[in-house]
Amino acid sequence: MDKAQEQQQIMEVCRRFDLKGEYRYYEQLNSGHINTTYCVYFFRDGEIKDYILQRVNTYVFKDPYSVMENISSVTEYIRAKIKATGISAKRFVLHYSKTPDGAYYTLLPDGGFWRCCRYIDGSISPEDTNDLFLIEQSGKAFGEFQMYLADYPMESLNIVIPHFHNTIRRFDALRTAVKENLAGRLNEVKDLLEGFYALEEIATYPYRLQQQGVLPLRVTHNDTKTSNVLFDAETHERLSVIDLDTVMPGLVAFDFGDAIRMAAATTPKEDEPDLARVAVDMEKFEAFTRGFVNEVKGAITQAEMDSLAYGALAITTELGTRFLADYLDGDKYFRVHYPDQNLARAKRHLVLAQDMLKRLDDMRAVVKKYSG
Ligand code: GN1
Ligand code: MG
Repeated sequence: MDKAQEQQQIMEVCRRFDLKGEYRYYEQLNSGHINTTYCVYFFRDGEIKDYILQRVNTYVFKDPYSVMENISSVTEYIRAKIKATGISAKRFVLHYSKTPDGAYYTLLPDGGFWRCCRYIDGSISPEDTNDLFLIEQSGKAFGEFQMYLADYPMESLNIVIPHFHNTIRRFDALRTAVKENLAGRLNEVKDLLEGFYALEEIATYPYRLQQQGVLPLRVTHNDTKTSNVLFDAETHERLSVIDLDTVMPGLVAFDFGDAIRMAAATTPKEDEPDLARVAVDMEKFEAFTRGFVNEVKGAITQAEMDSLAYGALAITTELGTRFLADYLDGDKYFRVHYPDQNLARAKRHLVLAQDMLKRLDDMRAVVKKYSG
């Protein structure tokens, strides 16, 4: 699609959501590996109003309607909780727009599934960060998210991607990708595979604890990278958690762990090519943990608290296997910006997971320090 067609599409989506004001311009945001995201700017009442439009990836989200059902219901729930404390929820939870006939989406003739939400004024979402204050705030944001939804009726959530964090199945999927070798890239990844297989036992540990009933399911976010938190542009305090596509029943350890692989690494770059730079940064780990654990302390079980550090190792390994499987399949799932990006992502995650294994006791000690 060329630029003119793209702009026409964007304008059509704006029209369908009945966005008011004078259209100024739009830009594509290059965040996220799955959906396609744009920011559009309108002029109204003497100021610029911006909206986030997204075309949902229906290869990944087979039933986007159920995604929007989850999101609208969860955001309403959080909004009510915040309002009940007497403050305006405007900047602290996402607000999705409805079309005039009351739908949270619109379908374009080419099959595109689009949604629209208000941009939160004065917010920033750094793609990656080394700032300890922001890292602690992101820990607070995800811990708080967990608490807002602690009494949400979990059974009513749609399972938008079945077995999403089933680490056992993710390893099976990697073996399938190896067997099929669809893109003919198997020879390049032999060592990497050995590295992942060596971590299989420990990486599947939290999932097995869930199967055994030791760890409970809770409403979780399931994609807790730092770039999925909005911060106040001036104070840098957390505002809201975003990207609610994968809110589903899951393990607290996985929400903690998915954040750690980004927030508490020496390099926050997901595809860092210089593997010598990749390790756990214990100072960052402590900052995130302090933020997260202070929120959830008292509300989660001792077994859950004990599982947090394992969750970091589990999700880092699991995501590494997903990147690697996608590389072997020919990059069908995660968007890539250069040919071997999924390979670079997989390598970075393996090295980070190996370091997490070495530091498991240190990580557990930090969790203990804040959980008491
Ligand atoms: C994907 O779209 P994005 O970037 O928020 C993926 C997550 C991964 C993440 C890695 C539905 O999320 O599971 O952790 O990439 N989302 C889905 O950055 O698979
Ligand atoms: Mg996501």
